[in-house]
Amino acid sequence: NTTMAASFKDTFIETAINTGVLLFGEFTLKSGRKSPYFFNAGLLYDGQLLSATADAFASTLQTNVADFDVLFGPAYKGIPLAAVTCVALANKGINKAYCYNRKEKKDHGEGGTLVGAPMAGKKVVIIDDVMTAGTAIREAIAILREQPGAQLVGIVQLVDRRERGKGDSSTAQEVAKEFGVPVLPIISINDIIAYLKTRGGYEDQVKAIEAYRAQYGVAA
Ligand code: OMP
Repeated sequence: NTTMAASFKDTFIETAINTGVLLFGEFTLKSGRKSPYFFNAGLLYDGQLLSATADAFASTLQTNVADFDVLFGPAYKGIPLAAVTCVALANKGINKAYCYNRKEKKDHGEGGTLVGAPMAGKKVVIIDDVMTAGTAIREAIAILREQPGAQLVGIVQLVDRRERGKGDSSTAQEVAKEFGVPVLPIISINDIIAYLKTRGGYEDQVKAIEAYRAQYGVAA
């Protein structure tokens, strides 16, 4: 359901590894799961990589989400992703708006926790970094739903780890079903494993990821 060609994915994954965005080792996740890999979207600070990321989000939206008004980038890592995607869309002649939330409530100045385009009464797409057990995306959806008339019409995430959510389906599948919207990944763990296998020299990492997936993953 996404449009990113295998060549794009491979180049993206290779660059992510070379820049330390995608790491292999031992990481304790937000959900408490102990993972042999971690994708840190906060390290997408290189202009070219950020630009490629924005283009990937923009073309995924263009192909898969018919009608939307606002991109919502949840704090913190969703903020630059939503902003650069908004610019990438504008460069394709598609003028949309974006917004984000603050994690801290502000009691002076303009007040409130939302910054940027109002979501009230609008069709909103959430631009997210990574989905694991689904806590972060559910928090973002709850913020959106506090805005009167705001309608969630899609979610695009940079990396789908394809892990179980509350039940046996993946978090992305559960969220798609529960909220009735497409949940589109730019890349998934399947793409990462395919890349590592083609590239060679990553046998230990692949083994560790496959063992992890046997515990937390969903069927490939
Ligand atoms: P869940 O809330 O369990 O879905 O975890 C998703 C969040 O965890 C993301 O929004 C990230 O903040 C963080 N995360 C990563 O950034 N990269 C990963 O590879 C894994 C996680 C994670 O902690 O699960």
